[in-house]
Amino acid sequence: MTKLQDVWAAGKSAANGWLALPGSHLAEVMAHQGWDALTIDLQHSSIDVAAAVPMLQAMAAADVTPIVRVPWNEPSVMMRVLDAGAYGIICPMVNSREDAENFVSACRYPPAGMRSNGAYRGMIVGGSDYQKTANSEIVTFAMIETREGMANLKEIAETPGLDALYIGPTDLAFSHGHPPVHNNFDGPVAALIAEILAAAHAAGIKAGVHATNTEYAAKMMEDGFDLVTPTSDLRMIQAAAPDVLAGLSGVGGR
Ligand code: 3PY
Ligand code: MG
Repeated sequence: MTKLQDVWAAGKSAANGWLALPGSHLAEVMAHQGWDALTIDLQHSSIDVAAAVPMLQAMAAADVTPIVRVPWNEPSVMMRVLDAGAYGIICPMVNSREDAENFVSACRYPPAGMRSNGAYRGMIVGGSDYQKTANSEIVTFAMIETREGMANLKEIAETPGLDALYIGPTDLAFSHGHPPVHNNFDGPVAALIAEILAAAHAAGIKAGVHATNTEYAAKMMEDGFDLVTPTSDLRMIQAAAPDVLAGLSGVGGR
């Protein structure tokens, strides 16, 4: 079992870190901070598969479950990052049962799915029985973040082999005609988020949500989310630097 699965088996909620910036050194530093899982974002970043591989290598020395958010529901990228040692895939814009089935199939070896054999790095981190354990250890997160995804929520959540729903709050808000903001403590997007959480649990799978604020992430954990992403590397730098500079304001002629 992975660390993420251990956390879930203990009935706890997982803290997921988010890497929006490329670089193995940064990935290594983040991986040693105590996150349960750490996601490399290939959708909204400059990181490609080749750049993700040294990041996965750097993360392997720490006790953290490596996840990749792929750019789209496209099997070749999923298979390449799984081969490189990812133990979870977050797939954007899963809008229908068919989308969800295609996503899960790309992440599972036959007979459960259509994943192709060739885990050049998965075999190193996962060991010689990797092909036997991969299907049960790799966690699949289908992102619900559109009006269409909401319309098909129950069918998506009940997709065989799907492990979790993951909410993209800003796209979800956008597609429902609301401003694309995170950390919806209340209002119409908060109601949609509660609906997704309930649908995941009704289907017997996990639910995760993206956030950019610790207070909101903590509330989502208290509300029953199984995984929250409270911030990213990029946001932490952007949040901390102004404070540092404010401390120098009025000093040294500034
Ligand atoms: C969204 O808010 O739509 C996301 O995908 C979060 O990264
Ligand atoms: Mg999104």
